Formats: sequence, C-alpha cells, structure tokens
Amino acid sequence: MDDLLVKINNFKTEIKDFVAQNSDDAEAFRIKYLGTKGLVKDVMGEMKNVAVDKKREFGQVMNEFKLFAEARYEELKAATSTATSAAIDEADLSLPADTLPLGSRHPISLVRNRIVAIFQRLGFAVAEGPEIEDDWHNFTALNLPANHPARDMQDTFYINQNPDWLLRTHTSSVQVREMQKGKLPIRIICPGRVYRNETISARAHCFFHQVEGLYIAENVSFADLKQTLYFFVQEMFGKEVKVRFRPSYFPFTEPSAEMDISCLICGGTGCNVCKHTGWVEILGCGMAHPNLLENCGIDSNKYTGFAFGMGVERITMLKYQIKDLRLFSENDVRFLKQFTSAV
Ligand code: 2NM
Repeated sequence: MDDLLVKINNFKTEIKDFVAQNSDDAEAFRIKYLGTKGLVKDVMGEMKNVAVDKKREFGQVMNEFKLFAEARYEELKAATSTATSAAIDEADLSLPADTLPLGSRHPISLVRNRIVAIFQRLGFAVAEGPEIEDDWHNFTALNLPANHPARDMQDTFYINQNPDWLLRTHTSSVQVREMQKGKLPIRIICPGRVYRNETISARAHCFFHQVEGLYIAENVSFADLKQTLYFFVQEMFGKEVKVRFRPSYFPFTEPSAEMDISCLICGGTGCNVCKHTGWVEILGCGMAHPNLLENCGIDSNKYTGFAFGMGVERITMLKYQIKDLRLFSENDVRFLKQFTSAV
C-alpha cells in the first residue's frame, strides 16, 4: 500500500512536469496516462491487491490521481492548440499557394500544332469540319468509285439510323466543303480525327489523326508540291533530311505519290525502323484530280492544285520512337508526362 502511494506520487510529479510542444505531444500524454493501456488504468488494477479495510481510502487516492491526470491533459491540449493557432497567425498569408499539377500536352497535340505552325508560315489557313459526314462529301465528291473497298462496311463506320451518314475516314471531306464555297485560290490545311474500322493492334486503331493540305490556284504544279513538302520536312525533322517521291495511286489525285524521308534513326544506312531500306514513308500526295475539282464546282481547265495527307500518329511515332499506337489512347500518365515541352 505504501509502495503504491509512492508510485502514485512519482507519477503525479511526472505529470506535473510533462512538457508538450504541440498537439502530438499532448496526444502522447493521453495515451501514456489515460489510454486503455495507460498508467492510470494500470494503477487502478492494483486495487485487487489492497486489503479490504483499506479499499475505501485507496479508492479516493486512485480517483484523485485519475482526475489529476485528466485535468493536466486538458491543460496540455488547450495550450498546444493555442500554439497551433498562434502559428497560423504568424503565417504569411500573402505567400503563393502550393502549385497544382497542371498536366501536359498530349504528344499528338504537340506534333499536330507543330505541323500546323509550319504550314501557317507558308500561308495555309486551318479549316475544320464535321466528324460525322455524308457519303457524298467523304467518298463521291472525292472520285471514289462505288465499288471502292473504303466504302465497304468492313472499313468504314456507318451510322445505323441513316446509312448515308458515316464517321469521316479522312479530313478530305473538309477540303471538299471548302472547295464548294467557290472562293479561290484555296490554301488550307485540315487537322482532325478520322475513323476506320480496323482491328486494334500496335499498328492500327479505330481512330487516328490526320493533317491534310490543299492548294488550288492557277498554274499550281507538281514542282510546287515537291518544294512545299520538302520545306515541311526540313522544318519538322531538320535540314539534313533527304526526301524521295514514289509513284502511287489515290482516287482523288493524278498523278499521285508517296513521300519518304531518309531514316532518322540510322541516317539511311539501314536499321529496324526503316526495315533496312534507309527510307521511311511519311505522307501521300498528288495533283488534285480534275474530276474532284469539277465535282466541287471548280473549272479544271483554269485551276490546278496539289493535295497531301499525313497521319499525325505516324509522324509522332517517328519523332519520338514510339513503338505502339495504343499508347496514344490509353491515357497512362507515365507515358503522357514524358512530353512536357514543345517538340
Ligand atoms: C492523301 C494523299 C493524297 C488529299 C486529297 C485531298 C482533297 F480533299 F483535296 F481531295 N485532300 N487530301 C490527299 C491526297 C490525301 O493522304 C494520304
């Protein structure tokens, strides 16, 4: 019993001298003395060892000890919460807040903006149009024959409610709309999303992004086309890049060509990216087909023009050595945050 009284007195001294700098210290005090496994409970547990005739007296000592600890806790709590509000009072509220993460531009947007800016410097204006098109603007006007595979359900998304409507398969339909306006000359680029019914893989998706261009005026020649596109690739990939044109076929251009650039990875000596040819294809182009001009109400005897089209994903993959097309639409932040600056 005397031992116990000494013990309690020692605790009371300890409690009286307990220093709390902040609310965490006050909480530590509560746990140490008043918690479920705290010292007050511990001392209470000694009651069973106290002689019966002393229990009453000892109960009072215990109770007083408990109240003492509780009062001290309230004191410490009050003191430390005042300390916290004092700290708030001292804070400089004119300081700027913590910066919020802003995210970054999507690589497709970065490269599209870069392509657009290059052509704008050459006097091309941006034109936009609907993603849901009618058959005429997307196919017929563009000289695509009725049996052309692109018109097949397998390749194009048609709208159930109206089979004349579809998701545009290229942004050429925007150029058709511009030609129909009848204001010449025309010098436009058409960036935008297009849709094709493909099985999704590393190399194909059901949508992608294009930039198509069109220049129609009097006396526009294939030499203009070559020089314009050569300027573009030099601005986009650097002055050292070489180009070549290979004959090709598109229904809306005649003659048609595909343009290759010397491989950026190996410089033309041959590697996996260029499949050991030294060249990589970057766009299709050609002289506007007379049928296309006439379909859109333009006199093909007076006017000529060139057109071209490129896939933004393809250019982006080349520029950044991205191997899988699906990365562009998965929205994995670990991928996206790598593209923080302008290209
Ligand atoms: C290409 C290749 C060749 C093209 C044609 C037109 C339009 F609308 F004037 F007829 N715009 N873009 C074109 C020509 C697109 O993409 C590979």
